[in-house]
Amino acid sequence: MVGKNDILDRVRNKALQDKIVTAEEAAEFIKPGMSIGTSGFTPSGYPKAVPHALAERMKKTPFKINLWTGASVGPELDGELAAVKGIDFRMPYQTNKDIQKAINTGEISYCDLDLSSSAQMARYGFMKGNKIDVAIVEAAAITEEGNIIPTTSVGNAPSYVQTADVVIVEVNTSQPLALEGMHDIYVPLDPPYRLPIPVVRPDTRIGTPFIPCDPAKIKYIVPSDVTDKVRPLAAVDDVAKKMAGNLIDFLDGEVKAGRMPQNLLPLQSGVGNVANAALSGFVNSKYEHLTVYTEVIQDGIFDMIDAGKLDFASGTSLTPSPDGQKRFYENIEKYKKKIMLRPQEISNNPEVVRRLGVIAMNTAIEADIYGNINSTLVNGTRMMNGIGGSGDFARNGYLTIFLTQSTAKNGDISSIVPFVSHVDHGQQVVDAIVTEQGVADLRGVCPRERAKLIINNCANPEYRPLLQDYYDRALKATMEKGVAHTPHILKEALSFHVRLAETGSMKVK
Ligand code: 0RQ
Repeated sequence: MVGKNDILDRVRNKALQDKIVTAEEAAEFIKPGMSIGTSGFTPSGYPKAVPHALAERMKKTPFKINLWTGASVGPELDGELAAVKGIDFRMPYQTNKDIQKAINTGEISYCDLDLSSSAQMARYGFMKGNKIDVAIVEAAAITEEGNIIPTTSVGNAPSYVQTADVVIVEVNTSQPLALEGMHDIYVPLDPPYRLPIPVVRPDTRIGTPFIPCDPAKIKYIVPSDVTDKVRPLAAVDDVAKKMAGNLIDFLDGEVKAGRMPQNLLPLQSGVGNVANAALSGFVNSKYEHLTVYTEVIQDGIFDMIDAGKLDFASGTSLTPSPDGQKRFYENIEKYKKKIMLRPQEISNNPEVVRRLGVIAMNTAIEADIYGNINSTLVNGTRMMNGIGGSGDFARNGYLTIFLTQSTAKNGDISSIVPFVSHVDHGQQVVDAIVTEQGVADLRGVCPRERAKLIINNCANPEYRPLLQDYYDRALKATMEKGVAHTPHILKEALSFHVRLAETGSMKVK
């Protein structure tokens, strides 16, 4: 356990040292119904000591708060507060199993949001509760001026600090001071005063290396040494390797056709096993001088740096596996030269993504034969994680690609269905779908042509006849009526999902 003396060198503003208290004392300040905005994006850079103390307090005296974060966060925050039923409202993204359960039973009201717009929605006063009462932010240090040096993520912390009435800072000694200098903090002005965001390359620096904060707003400073609870990634299996190979082949074709430079355009990749597998494809590819403009910096990016393939990566969060975390901390000076962490409003900014020409590579839960993508709701009703940044990048990318394995749950689920059970990304924004089976290049192609490409190139062979049969009958029925732009049989459009619900498999027995 760390105490006051352990963080004195990190609290460089001497007057602020008087505000150092225990996590329990700081947690006492939080009142039922308050809206709490925290740092953290994936299990990185989130506050840990105060949320744990708050959960302990809630165990004795149950009450609820509203929780606004950057994205998913670690178990001390989402997990512990969910376990004591301490969350009433949650936004904008989550991955914790307890939270997911509470969201799906209706116990927690969850607002799934594009990650780039969540900070401005907080500033605009659009969220439930209207404003943030308390910002709780993890810091590596506090400067002489009272500004906050973030840790392994930036997320929405700058806007939460700006809008909150009160700020609590957790100074975490497990986070190396060498993180200082990695961050680039810029909070746009709100309309009608907003200016162009001047990022013209992934490495353009536009802000400050700290979160600006009026020291008078800092109510408490809490010492902590609790580490980021990063999670292991699944090993890249043969199916994932095939998917990554198909992706690289597709991009090779773009370079050959003169539609992309030899070192491609800035890469973006979602979070999770599929996304990490996709990145792994670049490590062994012929590409050099790659750049990344993304939200999460995963192990694959460290691999690309180590292989000498990557010139620069901009993101909002480091999201390594436990091994990746160790590798990062041990070689921080090396990685620091090539990685910059920005607020998610900038890492995912539509204006910047469009300007840079980002290659957007995100994961689908399911895609339909016309190219609509469901990334969030299993069977149209069970919330998985949320849209995250996938929409920010998909809608504005130079090339928008969705990846998925062609089947899930040991083949009982086809990831290609006649009609998605929920739409996150409409077919208009989807340029290509990649599975381990192949690639459907959907650019400039009408829905009837899309169906052929997606069924033949992406669907699993086991499901192709079923999909083809649906499509053929839908085409015939709609042609007869002169309504065949996007052929469907409404009574059957969700038949794969109905079969799954009734028999446990999308296969016809
Ligand atoms: O289930 O956890 O029970 O084993 O979904 O699937 O294949 O491990 O893939 O880890 O890459 O996650 C879309 C959820 C994929 C994620 C999603 C089941 C499957 C497994 C996970 P189990 P995999 P991944 C960055 C950008 C949306 C937001 C986004 C996601 C579990 O990538 O949340 O991209 N993306 N944001 O069995 C039923 C299907 C299924 C299915 C897979 N068709 N039906 N279950 N699964 N397909 C994020 C941020 O912004 C921070």
